[in-house]
Amino acid sequence: MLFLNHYTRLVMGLAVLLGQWGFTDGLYAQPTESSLSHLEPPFGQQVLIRMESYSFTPSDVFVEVDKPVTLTLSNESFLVPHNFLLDDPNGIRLVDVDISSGDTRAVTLTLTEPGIYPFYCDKKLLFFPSHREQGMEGRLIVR
Ligand SMILES: [Cu+2]
Repeated sequence: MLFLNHYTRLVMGLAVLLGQWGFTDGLYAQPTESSLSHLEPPFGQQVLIRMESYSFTPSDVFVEVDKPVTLTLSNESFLVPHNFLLDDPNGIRLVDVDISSGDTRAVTLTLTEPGIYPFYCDKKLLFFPSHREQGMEGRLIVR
C-alpha cells in the first residue's frame, strides 16, 4: 500500500469523482450513495457488510453479474472512522465512501464484468499500520 499524504489523497479523490462523471459508456452504472433515510425502496441484490475494527463481515461477498447490487455499509466500530474502497479487477477505483463511527451508508452499482473486486479500508492513525494492513479487507466476487 502506498503511503499518501492528505493532499495526494484529496487529488486522488477528485480524480475518482471526475472519472465517474465521465463514465457514460455503460460499462458500469454510476455508483450512487445516499444515507439510509433517503434510500429508495431496496432493489436488486442486497448485501449488508458490517465494518468493525479491523474487519469486514462478510469478507467474501458473492454477487451476480449485470444485476444491480446495493451494498449497505455499517460502521459498528466505537469512535473509529472507516472507509470502503472498491476497485475493479484492473485496480480502477469504483467506490470511495467514508463512514463515520455508528453510521450506515448505501452504495448501489451494477458490475458488468465477472471477476474479483477487492475492497478494503485504508484509514490509518498516525504511524500505526493501515486498517487494511490489520486485516480490514475483503473481496466482491462477481460471477
Ligand atoms: Cu477502517
